[in-house]
Amino acid sequence: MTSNKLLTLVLLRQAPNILLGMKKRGFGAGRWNGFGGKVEPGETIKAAARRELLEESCVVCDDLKEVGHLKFEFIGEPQILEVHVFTSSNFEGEPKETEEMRPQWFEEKSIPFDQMWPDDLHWFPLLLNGKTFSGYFLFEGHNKIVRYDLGEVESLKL
Ligand code: 8OG
Repeated sequence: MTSNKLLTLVLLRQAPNILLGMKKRGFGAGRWNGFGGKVEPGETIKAAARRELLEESCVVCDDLKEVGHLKFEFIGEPQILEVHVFTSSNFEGEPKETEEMRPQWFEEKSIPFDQMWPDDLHWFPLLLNGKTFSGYFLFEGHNKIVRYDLGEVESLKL
């Protein structure tokens, strides 16, 4: 039996830069990523995205736009991760280091893909070009993509 785990991911942009954080602990530690985490019971996905961004970077954003749905399956693991990706250029506060993340602005043309989840190389260009997208990635371990399916969509299904 497979089950889905709902997660959020927020990428803040301030041209020509994008905010990433170095994940200091837990799943994906040692990789640059956006900010996010688990949706709690009774919480909307957007509320979870706002809360996780605040908890991990001290930034407040009330203008999150959902731009992508990504599903990740790991061979031998029953749980499928369902990541809801949001972006915004309208936020308040200076990013600050927290126990979970060390934030840093990167020029969008110099994103450190070699220190990120390998799927990011595929879908970041869609996000950076303002597209709405949906994708599925099958991983063997945490470094190898066995197969994937990714595309632009008209709208995101609930
Ligand atoms: O709560 P936790 O830190 O475990 O949440 C995991 C975070 O990592 C969450 O924001 C979703 C995000 N995430 C994955 N898989 C991938 C991935 O393949 N690429 C990127 N960029 N983020 C991912 O769980």
